[in-house]
Amino acid sequence: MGRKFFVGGNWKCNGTVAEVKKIVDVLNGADVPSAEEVEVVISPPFVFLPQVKALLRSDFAVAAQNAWVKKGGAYTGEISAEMLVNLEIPWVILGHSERRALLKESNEFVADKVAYALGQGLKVIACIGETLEQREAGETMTVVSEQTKAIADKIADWTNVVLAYEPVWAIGTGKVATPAQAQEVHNNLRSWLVANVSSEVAESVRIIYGGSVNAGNCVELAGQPDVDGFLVGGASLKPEFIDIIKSAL
Ligand code: G2H
Repeated sequence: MGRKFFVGGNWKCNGTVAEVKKIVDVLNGADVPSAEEVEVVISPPFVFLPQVKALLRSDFAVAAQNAWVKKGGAYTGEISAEMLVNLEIPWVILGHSERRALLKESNEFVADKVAYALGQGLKVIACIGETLEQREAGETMTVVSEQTKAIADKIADWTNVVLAYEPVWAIGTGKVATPAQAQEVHNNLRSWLVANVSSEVAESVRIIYGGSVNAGNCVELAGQPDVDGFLVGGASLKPEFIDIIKSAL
C-alpha cells in the first residue's frame, strides 16, 4: 500500500478564540481531496485544542504541539500524554526544533517523549532537522540520523509515527529547501531506515517536509518521490493552507 499524503498545520504559539474560529471556518468550508487521499492534522496551542476539536470537520484530526515525557503529576506547566488521550486528541508533535533549540530538548529526551506518547496510544509527528551551520559543515545526514537513531533505539513499532524533516534554516525564514535538497535528505533517511530499522518501516513510514512551505512551493515539493507531505507553520494560519492540502493530488 502506498504512503498516504499527510499535511499538518502547526499553528505554534498563535491565535485568539476569534481567530481560531475564523481559521476553522475556512477549513470547514474548503473543498479538499478526500480523507482516503490525504490525512490532514491541525495543531493549535493546547488551550484551543478542545475548541478546535469541537468545531473542526470530522475528516481532519487534531494534534497537540508537545506532551510531557512521562506520566503526569507534579510537573507544573506541563501537559501529559494521558490528558491528550483523555481529551481524545489523537496526535502530538514532538521534538520540534523550536523546542530543541529554545528549551534545550536533547535527542534522548525527545526520543523518551516519542516512546512514552506512543505507549499511551498517541500518534506522533517526530521532528528532526539540521541547523544552517551543520548543513554548511556537511553534517546534515549525521545530525538527522542521530536524531532518528535516538528514537529508533526506544521504539519497536513505527506504525503511528510520521517523521518530519524540518531543516532549521528553512523554518519561518521564507528560505525553503529546494525540492532536490528535500528529496535528497528524505531519500537518505529512508536508506538509513532500511539499514537500521527495517525495509518495511522504510517503505511505509511517511517522511514529511517542513520549513517555509507555502502555496507557491508546495506542488513541486510534493512531486518528489520521498516527500510524503508537509508540516506547515506560518501558512497554516492562512487560507493558502487549502492549496497546500490540495498539492497531495
Ligand atoms: C517549521 C514549520 C512548521 P514554517 O517549523 O513546523 O514552520 O512553515 O513557518 O517554517
